[in-house]
Amino acid sequence: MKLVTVSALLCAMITLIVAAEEGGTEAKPSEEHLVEKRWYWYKYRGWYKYGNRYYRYFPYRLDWVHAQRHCQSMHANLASVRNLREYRVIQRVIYRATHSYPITWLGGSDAQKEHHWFWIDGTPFSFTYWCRGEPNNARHSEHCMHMNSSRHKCMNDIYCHYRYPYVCVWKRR
Ligand code: MAN
Ligand code: CA
Repeated sequence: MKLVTVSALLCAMITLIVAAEEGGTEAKPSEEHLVEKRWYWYKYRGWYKYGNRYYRYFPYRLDWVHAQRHCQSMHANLASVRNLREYRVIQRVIYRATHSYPITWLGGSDAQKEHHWFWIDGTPFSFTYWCRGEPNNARHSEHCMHMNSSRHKCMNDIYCHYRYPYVCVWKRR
């Protein structure tokens, strides 16, 4: 085959694959292995797509506020998590960037009022994956959430001025 034909075919294939992906709805748990496969290659300019959410890990160590500021500068927010599957997806995004599971900021905070947790992106706060005994609001001043804490890699509340890498998320439409 001529090179032009091959490239034309490739273009058509990619277009079809992307179209199929865009038409897809959120997968049921039984389709998880399929999601895993699709999720792997769907990387849009460094952002990993899962459902209608796009995630990206940033290795810069910033405090929670500046991490959120950086996310916002890209029309994104610090990541929210709605279920365990999303938590695992975010862990995978981090792992692919670092080949480890460093402590990483998420968009959860109870800085407005103690015990009243919110996601900074407005997602209703229902799912949590707190480590045992967390959130403990140590010294009455832990108001920001990070993940991959302890050997269980769970959520912990921590001082907002501590500096960690972070994951941002944006949603299609
Ligand atoms: C440290 C901090 C706290 C956490 C405890 C758990 O002091 O990470 O946020 O609650 O460890 O032992
Ligand atoms: Ca804590």
